[in-house]
Amino acid sequence: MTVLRQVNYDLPPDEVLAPGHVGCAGCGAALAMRIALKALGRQTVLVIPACCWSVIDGPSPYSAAGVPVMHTPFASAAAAASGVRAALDLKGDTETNVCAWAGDGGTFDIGIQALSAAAERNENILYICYDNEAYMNTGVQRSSATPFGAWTTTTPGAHIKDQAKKDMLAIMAAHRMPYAATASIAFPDDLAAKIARARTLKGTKFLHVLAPCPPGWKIPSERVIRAARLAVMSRVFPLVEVEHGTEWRITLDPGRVPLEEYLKEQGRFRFLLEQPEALQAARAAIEDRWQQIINRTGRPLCG
Ligand SMILES: Cc1ncc(C[n+]2csc(CCOP(=O)(O)OP(=O)(O)O)c2C)c(N)n1
Ligand code: SF4
Ligand SMILES: [Mg+2]
Repeated sequence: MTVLRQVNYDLPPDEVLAPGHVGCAGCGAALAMRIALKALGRQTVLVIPACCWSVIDGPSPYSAAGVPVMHTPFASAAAAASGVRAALDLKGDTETNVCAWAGDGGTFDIGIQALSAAAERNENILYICYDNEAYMNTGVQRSSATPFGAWTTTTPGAHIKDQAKKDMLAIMAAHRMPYAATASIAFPDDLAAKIARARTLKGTKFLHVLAPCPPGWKIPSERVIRAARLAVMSRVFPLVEVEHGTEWRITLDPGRVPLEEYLKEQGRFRFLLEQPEALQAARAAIEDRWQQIINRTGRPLCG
């Protein structure tokens, strides 16, 4: 693979996330947090709305996060994080990182108003969405982050989801915010480097991290990293960063792994693979978005 922006980032050895969280075995969201906290460091406050991570952290009074956690209602992560930032600033503490940490449902759907408002005000927060592509905590209902063609309990059997995944990166970039990026748990140095970059910028920063979920994606726990890697390499989930809404960069050239390689290992795509027309539509949408991203970078790349 050609690296288009050299990632040269050593993950700090400090394990901020304690062992003993209560996520499922192989939970991509737990690993995303482990990597993120390494890059954020211990001087961090997490703001977490209703999602799997409200549970993964552990039952009160226990907490695995290793940093203060403020649990908020589902819709309000970005607003609550803005408040925490304001309170710290009033106390003269401009060093502590404030990180809103929300699922795709809490970001793409119910939290998008608060997130858009925070970005519009350019609140000095980092907002990280760990995306497992459905409402997992309540039993795998579809969200607007669920990809076209996926099975969920609200798009059951052959009635697969027939809407495209919302392009959250483009939506956030359109706010002309200082920094917006995608990342994957399969590329931890890229993920950590993007957090490190975000920490150097004042204002609202947005990171969209793909974090597979074994029960929701119908994959074995030990295939989670492989699924996250294939998502990038099949161009389903390109690794991109955008500064000030205009400077687009692809941070890793994925090559072209066939889409089927990504789909066939996940039970949630079983019905899509049985529907040739839907599969062709899924492929066309992925190629179309990839082309859009290349056009935005202004960089001619692979055919
Ligand atoms: C206003 C409101 N509606 C519904 C719920 C129930 N609820 C709790 S977590 C959740 C799903 C969250 O999905 P997502 O944000 O994708 O995070 P995940 O569970 O997948 O980690 C829902 C629907 C709630 N807590 N509050
Ligand atoms: S349901 Fe999925 S996201 Fe939730 S804890 Fe289990 S593996 Fe993680
Ligand atoms: Mg989710």
